[in-house]
Amino acid sequence: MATIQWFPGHMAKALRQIREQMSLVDIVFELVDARIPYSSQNPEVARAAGDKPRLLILTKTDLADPQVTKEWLNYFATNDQPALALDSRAQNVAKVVTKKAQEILKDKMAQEQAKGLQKRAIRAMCVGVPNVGKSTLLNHLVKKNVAATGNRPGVTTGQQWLRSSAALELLDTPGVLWPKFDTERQGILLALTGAIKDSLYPKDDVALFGLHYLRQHRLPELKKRYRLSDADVAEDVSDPDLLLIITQKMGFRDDYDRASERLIFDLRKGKLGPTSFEEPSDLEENVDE
Ligand SMILES: Nc1nc2c(ncn2[C@@H]2O[C@H](COP(=O)(O)OP(=O)(O)OP(=O)(O)O)[C@@H](O)[C@H]2O)c(=O)[nH]1
Ligand SMILES: [Mg+2]
Repeated sequence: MATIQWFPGHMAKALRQIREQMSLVDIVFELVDARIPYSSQNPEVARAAGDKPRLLILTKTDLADPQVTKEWLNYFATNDQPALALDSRAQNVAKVVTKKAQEILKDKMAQEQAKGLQKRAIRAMCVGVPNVGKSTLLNHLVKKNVAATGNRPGVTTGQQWLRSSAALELLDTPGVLWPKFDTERQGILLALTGAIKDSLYPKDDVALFGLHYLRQHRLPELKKRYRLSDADVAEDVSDPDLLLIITQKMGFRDDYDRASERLIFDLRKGKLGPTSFEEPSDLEENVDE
């Protein structure tokens, strides 16, 4: 695979700022995509956080398979990693997130008060890969539209402190990736879920990966969505050939690229039903397809 420059200067800067601000916060809210909760964890964030408590927040749960999300939450619980899953746009997120943060920091806050310090807001830094929903979640936490959001990576370009209730002070940060992915699969998963700019990854590679996955895990939905017959999805039809069939069904003749774009769009929008691309059992297998 060609080397792709997904760690440009602005991301290195964003990561540097995350490190610089770390001493000012009590906790890190690390947002990961519920469809790929492992592959969207940035190893640099864990490193920068050091001993600071980290709350993993699995976002976009509405797009993920609920059963698999449950398995992930069990997995994190087993590994003593505090985690919760939510739709960043839901009404109750402020309550759920505040309660969890207070629970994690209970001892620290109690110690401060025992020393005679005044009760204060919890300071949290919100970090995560681009487009995972950081600014959306923060807007809901502060119940105002103060942070810019948008369905593409790289919307937030600088850090910004936001004040919610008396309970939380929040730092929004630009999305960051890291210089080298563990596996090619991880890069494709990040591209498929929208964390990497579309222009940086070959569309057909991403679409073919998605199509392969759908064939294995979501065949009825795939057939229905693109009006495919049993013969179209027969075992001897290769993934590229199937993509060509889908291209024609979409009325795009041989415009493979346009069909790839549409397929990726449909997947991102959950048009093939809630789909998770990663399960805890994959970690044991250390897959690199
Ligand atoms: N379906 C769904 N969409 C979400 C959720 N959270 C955020 N989004 C959408 O995802 C897109 C990205 O949201 P942002 O909040 O801008 O993401 P961000 O992490 O701040 O992105 P950067 O600033 O680019 O790093 C927006 O279109 C949101 O509406 C969610 O839980 N479910
Ligand atoms: Mg943002």
